[in-house]
Amino acid sequence: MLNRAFDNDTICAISTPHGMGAIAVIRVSGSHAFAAVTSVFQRNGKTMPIEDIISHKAFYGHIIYKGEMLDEVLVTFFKSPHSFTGEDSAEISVHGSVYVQQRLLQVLIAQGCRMAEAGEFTRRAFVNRKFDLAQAEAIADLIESESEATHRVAVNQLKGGFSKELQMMRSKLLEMTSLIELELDFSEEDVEFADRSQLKALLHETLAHVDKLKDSFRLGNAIKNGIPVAIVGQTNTGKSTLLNALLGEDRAIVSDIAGTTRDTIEETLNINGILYRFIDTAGLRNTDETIEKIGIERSYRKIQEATIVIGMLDATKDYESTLSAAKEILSKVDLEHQQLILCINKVDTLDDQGEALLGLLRQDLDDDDILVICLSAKSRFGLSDLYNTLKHYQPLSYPDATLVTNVRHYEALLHASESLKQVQQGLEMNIPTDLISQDLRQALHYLGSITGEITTDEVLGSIFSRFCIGK
Ligand SMILES: Nc1nc2c(ncn2[C@@H]2O[C@H](COP(=O)(O)OP(=O)(O)OP(=O)(O)O)[C@@H](O)[C@H]2O)c(=O)[nH]1
Ligand SMILES: [Mg+2]
Repeated sequence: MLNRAFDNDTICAISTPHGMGAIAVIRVSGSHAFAAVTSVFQRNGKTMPIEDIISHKAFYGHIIYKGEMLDEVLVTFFKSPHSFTGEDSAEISVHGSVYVQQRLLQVLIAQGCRMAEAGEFTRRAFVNRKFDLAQAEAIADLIESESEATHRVAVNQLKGGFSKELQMMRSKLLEMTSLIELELDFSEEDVEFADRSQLKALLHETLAHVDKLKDSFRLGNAIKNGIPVAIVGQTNTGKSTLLNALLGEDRAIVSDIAGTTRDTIEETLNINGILYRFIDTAGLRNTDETIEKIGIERSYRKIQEATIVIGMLDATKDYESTLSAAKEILSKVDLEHQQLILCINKVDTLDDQGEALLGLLRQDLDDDDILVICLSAKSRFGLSDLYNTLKHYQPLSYPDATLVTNVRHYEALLHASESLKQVQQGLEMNIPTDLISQDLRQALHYLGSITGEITTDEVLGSIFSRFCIGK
C-alpha cells in the first residue's frame, strides 16, 4: 500500500468473512460513495436521490443494475465526518451468497469505486484523525483477540488510555524542549529559561513512566501471545504425552525411545479465559548427536523465556535420580521471576499414586516457592490439579493498568528510555544545551512514533497491511 490511501478514490470491499453466510456487508467509502450507491439503489421502484440520504439510518430497497435486480438490501449511510473513516460512507447488507457479494463489487466498481486495499478503511480513519496509530493497532488486536484477557487489553488500548499517557508525557517534554531551544537563540547572553532542577525532576518522572510501560511488555506480550509455559525434563519423562493431554489431541509424537522430541513444539490453549502457550521441548540428557544437541540448547532457551516452567519427573525412576533431575531443572529456573511446577509423572505405575514420593521431594527441596504435584499424563490423573495450579499463576490482577503488548511500541519505548537517560547524563555533565536538546528531540520522536504523531509511510504500510481487506 503506497500513497494511494491519501488520494480521494472511493473504495469498496466486502467487510464480512469470505464465503457464504446469512448476510454479508459491503462497505463503500469516499467522496463519491453516496453517488455510486444511490445510482444503483432503488426504493419503491425509484432510484434514491442523494438529497434523501439521512445519516446513520438504514434504508430498505433493491440493487438494480442495467435492469437486472441483484438483491434485496439494507443500506446505511454515514455522512462525513460522522463515519468510521471520516468520509462519506455506506454499508450495504446483502444476502450472503458469494455471487451476490462479488457481483455487487463489480457493479460498484462500474460506478467508479475501486477495491480497497488491506486495512485501507482503518488507514483513512487514522489519516482523518478518527484515532491515533496505537488505537488503530488495538483494532487489529481486537479482531484477532481469542481470549478474555487479550480482548480486555485491546479494549483498554482502543479507549485511548495508553495514548493519553503518552501525549501527556510528550507535551510536558515538548514544553521543556522549547524553553531549552529558546536558550539557544539567546546563547550570547547566557540565560536559562528552562529551570534545570525542574527539568531534572521532569526527566526523572518521565523516565520512570516510560520504564514502567516498557516493563509491562513482558506481561502484555504473555497475555497477547499466551503465557509461555515450558515443559522440560529428561528424555522419556512424558513431556510430549502431557502436551497432547493438555491439548486433547495427538500433536506431538510420543514413544518410549529416549530423545523422541528433537525440536520445540508450541501450541496455545485457552484455559478459563487465559491464553497459555505450552512449549514441549527436547528431553535433557548428555548426547553427542548434533541435531539433538541443538534441540537441547533450544530447551534451555525456552526455560529462560518461559513465565511458568513445568519440570517433568519420572516416577518409575529411583528416588536419587529423580531428586537430582529435580535439582538440575531447579538450577535453570529463576524463581524470583518464574514459577516452577514440578510434576511427578507416571504415578499410575505406583500403588500410592506418588504420595510417598511427593512427601520426600517436598521435604528434600524444602522451598515453598516450588510447587510439586503428582500426575499421570497418560491416564490424565492429576490434570485438574495442574489446571488449578496454573490458574493461580495468571496475570488477571492487572486489569486496568496500561499494558504494552505491541513489539513496535515496546521498541519505541526502549529507545525513548535510552534518549532520556542520555539527557539525564548530559545534564549531570553540563554538556552544551544544543546536545541536550537533540536528545530530548529523539525521545519526543520515539514517543510520538507510537501514536503516529511522527511516522513514515513505510511504517504505516506495514501496520495497515496486517488488517484484512474490508477493515
Ligand atoms: N505409565 C505411564 N507412561 C507414560 C506416562 N506418560 C508418558 N508415558 C510413556 O513414556 C514414554 C515417553 O513419553 P513421551 O511423552 O514421548 O516422553 P518425552 O518426555 O516427550 O520424551 P522425549 O521427547 O524423548 O524427551 C512413552 O512410552 C509414553 O507412553 C504416564 O503418565 N504413565
Ligand atoms: Mg517428547
